Amino acid sequence: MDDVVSPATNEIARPKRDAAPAGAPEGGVDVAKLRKEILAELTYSVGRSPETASPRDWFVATAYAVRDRIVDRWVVDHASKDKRPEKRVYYLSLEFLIGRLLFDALNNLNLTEAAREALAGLGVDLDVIRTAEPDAALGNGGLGRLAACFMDSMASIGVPAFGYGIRYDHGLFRQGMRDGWQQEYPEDWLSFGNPWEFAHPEIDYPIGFGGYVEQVYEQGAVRHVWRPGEVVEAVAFDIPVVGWRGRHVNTLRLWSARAADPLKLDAFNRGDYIGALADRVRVESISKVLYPSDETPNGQELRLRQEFFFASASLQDLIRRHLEEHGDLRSLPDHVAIQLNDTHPAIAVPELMRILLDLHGFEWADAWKITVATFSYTNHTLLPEALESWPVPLIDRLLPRHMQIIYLINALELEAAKKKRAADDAMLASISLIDENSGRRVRMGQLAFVGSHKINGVSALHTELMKQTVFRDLHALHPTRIVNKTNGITFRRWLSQANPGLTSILIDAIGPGLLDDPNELMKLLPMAGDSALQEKISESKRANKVALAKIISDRLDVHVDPDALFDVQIKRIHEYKRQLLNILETVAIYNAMRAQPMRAWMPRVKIFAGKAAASYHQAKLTIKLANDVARVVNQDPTVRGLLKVAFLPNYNVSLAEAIIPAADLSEQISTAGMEASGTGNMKLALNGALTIGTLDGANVEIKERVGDDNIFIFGLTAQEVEARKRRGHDARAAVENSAVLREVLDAIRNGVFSPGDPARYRGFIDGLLDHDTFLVTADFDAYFAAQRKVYKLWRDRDAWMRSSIANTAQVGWFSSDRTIGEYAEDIWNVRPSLG
Ligand code: 26W
Repeated sequence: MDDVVSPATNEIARPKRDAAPAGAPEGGVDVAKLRKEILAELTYSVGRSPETASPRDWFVATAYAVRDRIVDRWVVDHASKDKRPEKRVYYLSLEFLIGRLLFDALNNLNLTEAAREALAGLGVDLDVIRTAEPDAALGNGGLGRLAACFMDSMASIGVPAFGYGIRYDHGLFRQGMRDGWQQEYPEDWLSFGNPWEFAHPEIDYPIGFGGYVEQVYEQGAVRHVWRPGEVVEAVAFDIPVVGWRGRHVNTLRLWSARAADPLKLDAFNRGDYIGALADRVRVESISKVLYPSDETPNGQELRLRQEFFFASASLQDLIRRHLEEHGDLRSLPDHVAIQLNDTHPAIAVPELMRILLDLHGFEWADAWKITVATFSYTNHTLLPEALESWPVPLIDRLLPRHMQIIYLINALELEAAKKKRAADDAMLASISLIDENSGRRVRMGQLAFVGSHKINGVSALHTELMKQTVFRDLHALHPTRIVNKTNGITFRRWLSQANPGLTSILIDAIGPGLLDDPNELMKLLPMAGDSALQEKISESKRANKVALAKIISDRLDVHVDPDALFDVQIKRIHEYKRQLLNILETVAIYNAMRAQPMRAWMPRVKIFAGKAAASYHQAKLTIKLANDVARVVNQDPTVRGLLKVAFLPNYNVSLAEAIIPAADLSEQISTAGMEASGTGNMKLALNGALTIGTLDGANVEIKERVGDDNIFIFGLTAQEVEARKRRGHDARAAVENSAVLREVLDAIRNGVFSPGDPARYRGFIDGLLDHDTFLVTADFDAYFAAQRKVYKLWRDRDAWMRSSIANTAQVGWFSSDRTIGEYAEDIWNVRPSLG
């Protein structure tokens, strides 16, 4: 500190940093220099002295110091013409669930230890200031987290890319619990500023809404001119995304809505202060808040406005860049690949058509060729209620020119279909962009499909089901378009960062190569039986469990035994994910313990976490049930602490980073055919948890890789689910045949877990017996039996550890670097420059 604060003047000299190869692997980082930089940032950027600085101030100062090292490399990437990439990927996503960024940046720049030391010298603990960073929660769940993993992988393997999304002022709501009921509170991640972002008020695009379409006659031809009734500005905020070893930096560009007119001065002058601001509030509401619905359509106009807002801004931005660099839109697909993350940005298809036709004078056929060659689309769900569609009158009113274009695309597609195959009416209705069944609606999935050259599912099973169900007829017409790209996760966050203990054991065992090539993990396999290695890994797992136990006791005042089996289900709460099945099994164990209190029960902790959509009554009641069961079980002396239940509130990326390394058992128990992929399943297996799961989503591929002996598969297959639904599932009969299940449902129904309100779950259980849509009762016995197998293996510590290591060793393939490599090769036609 002395060398920074000059005793004579008491002035603080801002240390100069030589233009070191920022971002290069920093073997011998100068700790003293980094310390100076952090101090200078604290002083000049945060405006605090070390004596008064809070952990948040230190976090911001550290983030700035690290950010500077990223920016040098980033600017280089953008500035130099000769280094300009041949082709860029634009990943359009309404969600980016990134979490905290400090350790991402530190690890990728190999600065973690230097920063730790630099801060320690100032009396500051890096691990404390790490938690002062708010999670960037600009997403709901799997789809948003996947986008974040993809951004990391694109930067790491050197795919030049921009992520485009919305800079929501408020991310996913904070979940609180009041008496076991979920409460939603607004999230406020920007309240103290965001040190990772660069505001670019000068990068702004006009986004039109409403108005009318004019036909202009020019040289004998008709040109359409859209005259919007309202214009909103989209302003860019950039976050640099640094890849592994700092070799490549991409950009996450998030758009914020700004009113063209900040204030209606005439209204203000009349004394109408609210009216003076009303327009601005309305306009800027576009980027105010993330839609918290998950897998449920939200028929709100604001959502469509968000979709068009960011799709249009992103297209204008990338077209400007393309024209600057290449001058002609004909070559767009040679230099630009646009990936639509689900249908949320699908309105970009008619928007690109409009730009080409109306603004650049292209012929329809040429414009369509360019469009299809540029776009590709990822589908993330087959649940019918989650497939987006918009009422025709709404699009007509908000985006009149786009509605015309959609009609024309549709007419031409239908005509082509008729020519290509003997298309009957049913087939035409199924491929039509317009759904005529429930009022006239535009189906965004069909629109994204026809506007893309490749359409991908996110696991092998999901892709197969796409071909057989929602896109059956479109697939028949375009048989080469659908491809599979099984999801992946970034190992840098989900192994190295989240589980440094395990990571260093793995490096000791098989060398540091695994950090660059996750397939190296395979080298562990022959060592799975090595008792010294088992011992080390199980000690580090125990340390992670002690840390999680502390979180559980701090937040819930529930005390759990770190030597118990940690049985974990963490994901959004949804009926198809069947948290209920897990709760029913919990109650079954509880009943058995009460029947035979003195048996040698194996200690187990059931850990749940996840948010329910605010309007999803059934999911919220499931949370309440988990909490009710927890309260009763945790306090019952006959259980002797051998079974504990913990519902951890406010599940987010940071909490996942604490739970996953501490998990022994991973619950992936969705009704087969309904979970498109799952990615938590991959994170948990990588960290040595064994999976209990159905043959659904990527579980199928996890099983193929880890082997049947190292995973607990149970329940109906997707085909059997289909068949059972077709013939009708009789839940009452299933319950009649299962004594255990009958007793469980009776207990819940009769108020054992809700003594103050004994009728609370009556309707819930009766509903399950009347319409068991997700086949909970059909799979219960198989699930229960699979859980008994888990117990059996857990008792054999050596066998369990062997399986656990076999999981870690064999899931290297689920790295998102592999996934992105496949997208680059098969969909985008770009060559990664690293990796
Ligand atoms: C229209 C409302 C809405 C909002 C979000 C519909 C659908 C969604 C997403 C598609 C939901 C989602 O996150 N899907 C998940 O995507 C993950 C990444 O591919 C998969 O791993 C999960 O299985 C899938 O549920």
